Amino acid sequence: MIDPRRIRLLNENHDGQGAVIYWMSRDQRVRHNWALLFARRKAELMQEPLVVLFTLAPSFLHAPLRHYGFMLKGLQEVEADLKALNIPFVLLQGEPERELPRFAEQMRAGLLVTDFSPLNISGKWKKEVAQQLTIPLYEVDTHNIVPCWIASGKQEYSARTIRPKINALLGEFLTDFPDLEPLASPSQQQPVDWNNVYRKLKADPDVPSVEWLKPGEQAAQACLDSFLQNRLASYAEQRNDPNAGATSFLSPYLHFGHISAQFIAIRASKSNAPEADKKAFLEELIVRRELAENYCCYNDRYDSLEGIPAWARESLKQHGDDRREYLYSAETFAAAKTHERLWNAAQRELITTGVIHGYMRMYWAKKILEWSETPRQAFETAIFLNDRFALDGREPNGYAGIAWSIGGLHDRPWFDREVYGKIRYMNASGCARKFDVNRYIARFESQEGRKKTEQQTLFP
Ligand code: FO1
Repeated sequence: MIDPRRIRLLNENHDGQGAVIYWMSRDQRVRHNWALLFARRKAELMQEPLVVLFTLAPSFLHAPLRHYGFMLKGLQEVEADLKALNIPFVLLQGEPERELPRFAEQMRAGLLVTDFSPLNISGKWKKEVAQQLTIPLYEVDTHNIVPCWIASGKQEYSARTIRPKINALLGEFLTDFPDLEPLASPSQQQPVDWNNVYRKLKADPDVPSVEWLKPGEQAAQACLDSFLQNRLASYAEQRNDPNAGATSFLSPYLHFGHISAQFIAIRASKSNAPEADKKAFLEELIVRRELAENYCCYNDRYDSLEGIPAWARESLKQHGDDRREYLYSAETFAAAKTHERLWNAAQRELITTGVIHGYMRMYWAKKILEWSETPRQAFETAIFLNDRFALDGREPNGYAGIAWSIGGLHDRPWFDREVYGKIRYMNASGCARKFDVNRYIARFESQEGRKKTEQQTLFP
C-alpha cells in the first residue's frame, strides 16, 4: 500500500480518537498523493472523519499575484475534486502555526498528516505546530519518488554521488498508485468563499498572472500528455536549445504539486520515445530534482552564499576586489536594462512568460554574478528575480540552480579567472555556439515577438 519509509512522525504523540486532518501544503492535488492516501487509510482504520485543510499564509516569501493566482485556481479544482469524493476541503487564512492547532482543537482531531517540503519556512511551520499539538503530526514525502531522507542522510556532493543511491531504490519506490476511495456520505462542509479569499489577499499585482499556462491538475495532465506526444522525442538534443520549446513546461505544476513527479516518471518510462530521450528527461526529473531537494533538506543556508561549497566561497572572496566591467542594481536587472541584449531577452522571458529555459537560467544567473558589486549581492538578486517572476520560484530546483551558477554547488572548480574565480564561466558567444541567439532575442525583445512566443509555446 504505502511504503512506511515515506512517512515520518514529527512529534512523540500517539494516534488519538478523532478526525484525521490532511494539512495540504506543497502537494496541492488529489490524484497520486501519498499524503492524502495515507490520511484516507488512517480515517478508514480508525473509522473517523477525514478533512483536507489548506492554510493560506498572508504572505509567502514575497510571492506576487502571479503565483497566488496560479495556486488558488489550482486549489479551487482540488476543492471540486474532493467534493466528488465526499471529502471536505477547508481553507484557513492566517499564520499556519496559529490556525492549525486551533483548527485541530475545534475538530477534536485524532491525528494530523502533512506533505514534505525541505524549505525552511515549511520546516518552521511544522516544528511550531508539532510542538503545540497533543496528537501526532505525520510528514509524508509525496513530492519525491525516493523519499528525501531515504535517498541519503546527508548533503550529497553532486549528481554523481546521489545517482547510484537513487537508482538502487527506484525499483522499490517507482510504483503505481492505489486508487483514492471516496468517503461513504457527502460532506456537509460549506464551500470556500473564494471571493473573500481574494479580497483578503495581499499579493503584489505588479507581477500579473500568465495567460498561456492554465493552473490545476487537469491542465497539468494535458501538459504532460502534450509533452509526451510532441516534445519528449526530441528532448535529448533539443533540451539546451531555448528556441526549440522542447522543455516539458511541467515545473510550475511540480512546484505547486498539481502533478506528481512519480506519475510523470511512470508515464515517461512507458512512452515509446527513444531511450536516449527518456533517459535524459528522467535524469532531470529524478536525479537532478532529488539532488536539489537533498541540498535544501540538509543545508539550511540553501538560499544564501553560505550554502555554497567552501572552495567556491574562498575563490569568490579572492576575486572580491576584481574590477567589474559592468555594475547593475537589482532594479536595473529586474527591468532588463543591462548592456547585453541576450541577457535582457532572458530576463524578458522570465517577466513575460513566468518561466525561463533551464540553460538560459544558468547563463542568466552567471551574468548577475559578473555584473554585481559582490557575490552576495548577486546571489540575493538572482533569488529575488527568480522568486518574483518564475512560476517555479521558491522551489529547491531554483535555489540549487542559482547556487550552481553563482556558487559552484554540485559542480567542480574550473580555471581561475577574473570575478568568477574557479566558478564555471558562461557567456553570450558560448550560447551562440549552442543555439540561434538572434532568434531568441527577437522572440523576447519585441512586443509582437512575445505574443508569438506565448502562442507557440502552448502548442508548438
Ligand atoms: N503553501 C502553503 O501551505 N500556504 C501558502 O500560503 C503558500 C503560498 C505560496 C505562494 C507562492 C508559492 O510559490 C508557494 C506557496 N505555497 C504555500 C506552496 C509552498 O511551495 C509549499 O507549501 C511548501 O511550503 C514549500 O515548498
